[in-house]
Amino acid sequence: MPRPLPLLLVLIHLLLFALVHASLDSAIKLSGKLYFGTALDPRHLSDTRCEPIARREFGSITTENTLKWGETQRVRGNFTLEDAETVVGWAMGAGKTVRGHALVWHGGVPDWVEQIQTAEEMRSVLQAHITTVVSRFRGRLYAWDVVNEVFNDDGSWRESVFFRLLGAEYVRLAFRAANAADPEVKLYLNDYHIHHQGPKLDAVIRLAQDLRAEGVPIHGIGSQTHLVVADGNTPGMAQSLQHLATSTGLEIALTEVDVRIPQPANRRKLREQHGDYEYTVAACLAVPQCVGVTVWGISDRYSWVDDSEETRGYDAPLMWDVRYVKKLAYEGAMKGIEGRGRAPRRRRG
Ligand code: 9MR
Repeated sequence: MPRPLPLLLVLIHLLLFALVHASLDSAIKLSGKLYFGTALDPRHLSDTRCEPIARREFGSITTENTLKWGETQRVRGNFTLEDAETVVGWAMGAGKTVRGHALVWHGGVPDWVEQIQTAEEMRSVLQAHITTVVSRFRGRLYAWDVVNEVFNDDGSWRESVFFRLLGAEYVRLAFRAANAADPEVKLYLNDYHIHHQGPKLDAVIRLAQDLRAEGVPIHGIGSQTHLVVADGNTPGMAQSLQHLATSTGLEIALTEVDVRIPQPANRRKLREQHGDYEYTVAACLAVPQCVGVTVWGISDRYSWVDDSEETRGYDAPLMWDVRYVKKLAYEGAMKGIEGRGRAPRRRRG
């Protein structure tokens, strides 16, 4: 017969284990990271199956769409921040930290901004937009994605309306204006296809180094990390993130993780997706300067992958299926957290 004391200890241990592994966020915090987050819009909060998952599993909320320019100043001089307030208010009420996304991005720029013709006017419009939006949320956010997707995949500058009129100066202006409006919030440069080596990663590193050398206030780099299941495009993810962190001296984060599957999803592909989630989360865990992981949504019911031309023929990128059943991907993310210290396995490809 077992002695009562050890049995009690075992039970307490099991109970504690279950408690600390109650959510992705509590598990990742236990591993020394700041958060496991997700992106949210108001429609997710009014979905009674989605909201409780957001509340239970995640410690950080990124505003998926509500703080983009097209939502916040669609008409010149008329700021509409109510939807962003809904998301930020919910997040703070639920004790989450918040990442604001994204101040300056070529996507969804209103026509009146696209039509600006002079550098002088663009400077003043950028300054006013950033000052108004950042001041409104001053003291409430953990971080802002200040500039999003400034480079092409070959490392050249993207020809956005901002770049056409101001050249690389627009990035400096944006970081300085954001810092003046909220000196405490962390300011991030955010981009995709920088989770692996290549000219784009090199361009991001060079820009961050230049900004730091010039004293421009930049604090972090976000690697979006939108992946395709098992396509071999991510070998050496932890090494690339480590290189990004070491060569810039900045904190980094995985900001928009998802893993899309070529239709139709089947058991084999879902198992591979499980492995990709594990591998990706483990890559952040392996890099001391990586502060957290954010997935780009909760349920396959709502994902950009279903709406975008670029991802036609792909599906099911998230950790809960359309009926809110946890997928194998969830277990993969948990394993990625718990495998701390183990080198992420190398993917095929
Ligand atoms: O998930 C977002 C989707 O709902 C929007 O329609 C789309 C266009 O604004 O943007 C999606 O999010 C993008 C993010 O803002 C920047 N990185 C790529 C994301 C997926 O397209």
